[in-house]
Amino acid sequence: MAQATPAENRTARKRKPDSLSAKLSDDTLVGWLRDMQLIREFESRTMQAYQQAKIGGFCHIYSGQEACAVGTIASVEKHDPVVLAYRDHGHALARGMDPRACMAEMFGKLEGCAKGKGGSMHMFDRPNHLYGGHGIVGAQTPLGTGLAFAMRYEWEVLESGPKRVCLCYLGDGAVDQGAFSEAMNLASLYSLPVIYIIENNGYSMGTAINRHSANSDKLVMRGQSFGIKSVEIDGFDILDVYDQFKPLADECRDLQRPAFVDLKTYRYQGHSMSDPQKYRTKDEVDQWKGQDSIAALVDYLMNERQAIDEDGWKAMQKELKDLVLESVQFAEDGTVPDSSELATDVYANPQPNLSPSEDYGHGVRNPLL
Ligand SMILES: Cc1ncc(C[n+]2csc(CCOP(=O)(O)OP(=O)(O)O)c2C)c(N)n1
Ligand SMILES: [Mg+2]
Repeated sequence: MAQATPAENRTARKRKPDSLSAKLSDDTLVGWLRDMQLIREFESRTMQAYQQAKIGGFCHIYSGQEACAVGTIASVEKHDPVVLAYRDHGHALARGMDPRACMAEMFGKLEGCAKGKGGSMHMFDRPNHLYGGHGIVGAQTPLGTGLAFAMRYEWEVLESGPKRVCLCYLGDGAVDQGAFSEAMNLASLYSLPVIYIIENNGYSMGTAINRHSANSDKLVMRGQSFGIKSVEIDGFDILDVYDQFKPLADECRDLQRPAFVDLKTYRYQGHSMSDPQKYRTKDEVDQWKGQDSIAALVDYLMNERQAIDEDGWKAMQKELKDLVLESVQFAEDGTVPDSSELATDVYANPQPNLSPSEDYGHGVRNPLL
């Protein structure tokens, strides 16, 4: 059975003048448009490079979901940690990763954000507080919970950091993973500042959500069952994302407690680059494309705000096209890592002072010491 069609009233929605997004400057909103279009352009060149066999391994395209990453990341501070699954190029760019480092990573080059060792599914950017890019479905949810624990500990116990909130993204296919339930349980029990953002694009690979999840039209009940504040947000409308998500993120930061968001969205491309998409119709995809979040934002900025005109929009598209082409060239020209790189950066030993230490005399010695 097909995924639900896009919200019918979206195009007719009238913006409230007192909404949070209405009070933001034109520059801020045009910046969002730029970020969303950068992701769209980046992804179309990624597909091209993949088809030319310049990118290997698994590769998952984010087109269609741009309002989710840009709207949620715009709602938090730069120092708030972000952790997510493998469909991660968009979040990396929205977080501020240099598109050249992102593309070079996929090309397996030394200039990539993880020296080309992670590839498409493992975008890491510590200066921008992006902690990956994870390929095991749901595995990032305990990590996000742990990050929230660390952030709260730093603020409350060590008094060495500000109040922060962790954005932990997962797909609808991850909501039934046991680890996610365990993570939510601890987050609620310890009151940890983590927001579980379900980017609900209606499919887990080729399986529609109503075929893989019980009570799938009420995902919020999962969070509620752990006593976590849980809301549904239209992830195809960036203004709505911001208007609802920003106060929620502020609240989680202030009160240092978790939240759960069912962020409804849609992916335009297949699950990965090798997906014949027999599980959905072209008509379904076209219905969503007809309500495209970038087109809707352009319409709003041009016709309701007069913040950008046709020429400005064309110039922005051209600038981003050139930027992405330059990133592709940068990746092509990048350095193929030496084979000795295979053994570097593989293990981390962040706590060398803990047992087993240098003078530990029992059992196996820590090989990193
Ligand atoms: C534990 C585990 N089981 C199965 C897989 C295979 N797998 C990779 S992606 C995926 C679908 C996940 O869908 P969803 O969470 O909705 O994310 P989306 O691809 O829609 O962004 C599956 C089952 C995996 N990577 N890890
Ligand atoms: Mg999904």
